[in-house]
Amino acid sequence: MLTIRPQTSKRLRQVSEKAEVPMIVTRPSRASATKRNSLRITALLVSVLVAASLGTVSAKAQSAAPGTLSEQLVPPGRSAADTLPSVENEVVVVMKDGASIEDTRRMASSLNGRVVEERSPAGSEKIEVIEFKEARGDKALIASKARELSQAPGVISAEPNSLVEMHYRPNDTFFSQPRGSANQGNLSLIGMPAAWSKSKGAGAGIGIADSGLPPRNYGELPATKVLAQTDVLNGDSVAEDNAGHGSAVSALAAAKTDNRFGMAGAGFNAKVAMCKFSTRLPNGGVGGTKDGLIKCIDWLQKRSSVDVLNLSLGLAKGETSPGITREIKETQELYGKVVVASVGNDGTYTRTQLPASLPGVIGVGSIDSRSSRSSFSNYGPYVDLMAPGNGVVSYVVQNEKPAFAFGTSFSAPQVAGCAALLSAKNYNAGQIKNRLLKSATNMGPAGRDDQTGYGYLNCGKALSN
Ligand SMILES: [Ca+2]
Ligand SMILES: [Ca+2]
Ligand SMILES: [Ca+2]
Ligand SMILES: [Ca+2]
Repeated sequence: MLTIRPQTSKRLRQVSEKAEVPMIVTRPSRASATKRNSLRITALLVSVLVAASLGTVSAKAQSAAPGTLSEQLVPPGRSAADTLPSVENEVVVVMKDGASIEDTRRMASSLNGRVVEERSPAGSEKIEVIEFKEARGDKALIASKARELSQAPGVISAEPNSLVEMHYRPNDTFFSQPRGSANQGNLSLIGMPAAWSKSKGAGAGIGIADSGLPPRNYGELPATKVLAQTDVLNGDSVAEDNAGHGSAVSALAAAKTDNRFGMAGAGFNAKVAMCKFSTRLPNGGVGGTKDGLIKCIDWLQKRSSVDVLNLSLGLAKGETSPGITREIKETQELYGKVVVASVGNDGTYTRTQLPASLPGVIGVGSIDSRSSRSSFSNYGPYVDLMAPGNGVVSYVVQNEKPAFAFGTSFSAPQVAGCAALLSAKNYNAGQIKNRLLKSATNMGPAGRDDQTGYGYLNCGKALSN
């Protein structure tokens, strides 16, 4: 069993960024994935989605300078389409350190399953996906296979694989939202100018598990702003964004600031590390798989340059996950990092929404420009903090036009950016969380409440003595 060590030893197992070598692809081409009932998101489908959203917005686009996020989400033809696998017959297994792939293969075949090799990029061999073709979507059978696997020697956890959705509001709902002007009033509302006079985040890193980063020539997130990147969806070392979500989240967290161009990022001089695991879904949303998310949290937690994790995503409401629970616990207790996660956009009372509802994680909901809770923002005992997410300006790939983004996905990175400013002042993770919550501007009834947590972010106050 892995022992959770006190924070004093946390740096020991972290990877030095300078020593890092690019991930080497040793697995077969993704094309083989189509043979196993994969969901192929073709370039054609992506173009159709873009055409549809452009069509819907065209009537309104003339009057408003900024577009909506959906309008610019996917730059057509920029790179090959991502392939998101179908996960219904799969179990995610986390193996103990030292277990070999042969051990895992033997165990899988003893239960009539097989290790899906192309989903195991070099460097994350202890997180494996085992497919049981015979299950044919039988959830009870998959659950029983997972239980059997979890008892096997060398296994830390085994659980059914599932879909993880990013917490942004898909296309059409954007158009019913009131629009503001293209300014970043959200940053003043949460006290960022006052915070920047105390810290500009130099030396701090924000780790993001999402759909990737804009192209290298993109002015607001140039190479000098990126600490490290990887792509566990395609098993390569370039986290190209085909969905726009990761670009918008990253820009809110740490767009190049004070450069006489575009937008400001909450983290000012902080940098980002991106682990790509998600892409555009056929339903218009953005999502990835549970095994991809586990790999990303593991990869990000080991970056010594990363101080804060931003997870603008969630499993299905009510779904538990031993694998994700363990990685989040490690990230906080073994590696001493702050974890920020969005609370979700169902607009309902919720108790369990991983990862935001896991112990220690800062769960962030959305407020609008009048500092009221956004109607879509989930509420419940796991809500800690609020930040603007009801039409905040962010920058999205390619044409560098401002776009409005809606969803708790876009609230979280502003909190992560503020956490990075605190980290640059050498506060530790516990101190950072404490400062963020204690300095929040109360909403609703005095003190913490389930609708709005401790209230909305006041980063200037979080940084004052
Ligand atoms: Ca890639
Ligand atoms: Ca800028
Ligand atoms: Ca780990
Ligand atoms: Ca309150």
